[in-house]
Amino acid sequence: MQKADFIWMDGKLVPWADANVHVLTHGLHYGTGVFEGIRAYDCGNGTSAVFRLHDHVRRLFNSAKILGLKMPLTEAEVEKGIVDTLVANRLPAGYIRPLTFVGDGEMGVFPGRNPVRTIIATWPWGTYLGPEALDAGIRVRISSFARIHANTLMSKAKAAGNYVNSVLAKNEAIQDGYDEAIMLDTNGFVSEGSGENLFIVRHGIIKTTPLTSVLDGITRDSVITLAREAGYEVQEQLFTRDELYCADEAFFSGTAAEITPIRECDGRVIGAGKAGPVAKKLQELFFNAAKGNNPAHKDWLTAYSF
Ligand code: PPE
Repeated sequence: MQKADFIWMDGKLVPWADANVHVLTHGLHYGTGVFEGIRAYDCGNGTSAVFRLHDHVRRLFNSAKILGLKMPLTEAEVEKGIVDTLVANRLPAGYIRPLTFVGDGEMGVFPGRNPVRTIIATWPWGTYLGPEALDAGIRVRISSFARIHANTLMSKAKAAGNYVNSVLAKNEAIQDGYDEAIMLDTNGFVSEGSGENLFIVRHGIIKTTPLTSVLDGITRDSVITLAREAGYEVQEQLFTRDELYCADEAFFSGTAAEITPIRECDGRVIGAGKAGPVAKKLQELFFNAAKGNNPAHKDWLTAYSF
């Protein structure tokens, strides 16, 4: 990965190499942490903007609430920390990773009175699923691992421990020569990717998994909003893997993945086998909004410059 100069730790900017924790950090042993993935985009003319900063920070606090972690900071402090880190690192565009975790102190499952700590890292990050992915689309497999059930781990929390499920699915997909995995829920309906929400298009209608077994993705919400504004019908409905196989288009949405078309699933070519017209249109609308070219969605952007 490309390093930056500073990482924000519990309210202070420290040099990247000094942003360390003890090996008995509770979150390292038990997955007791919650995080965010946020992007900042270059808007031209020396200005940049963080995309949907308030929504991401709100979700971080909701994730902490779901895990029962007491946040020692306010939302405003985390938002300021994010902008300060981008500015200190002189990053006109990049990825932002806030992480709140249970620190070291006592060992054992019970987090007890261990400190709850927060870091914010930023770094340049290009396309998540390869440079060709946004145009050519990617190849996916249905995972042999089911997406976590809501009574096991809760998918609305972007919790560190939840990602073991994603890592298992992603490793399996890569080992088998695919780019990404799609998990089914425990009832067999299509759920989401290891780090993305999923959309399909059939007969001009856009469909996405309802929020029961998936992360409440902020890109998902942006896609739904932009698609409806552009006149598309969007349904939040369960669907099965055979409906995905027969879709005219399928694509992932996510902060890291942005809008990544899926060209093949389990050896079946999806639609034309490349980015379809709906995915291309939504990519255009999404990047326009993220880069400050859609006056109707300026409220999604937190501008900064350095
Ligand atoms: N589902 C999962 C499981 C998920 O991890 C993400 C984001 C999404 C859906 C999309 O949510 P949103 O980013 O709010 O649109 N995954 C993050 C982590 C990726 C990583 O490899 O790390 C991300 O995209 O930042």
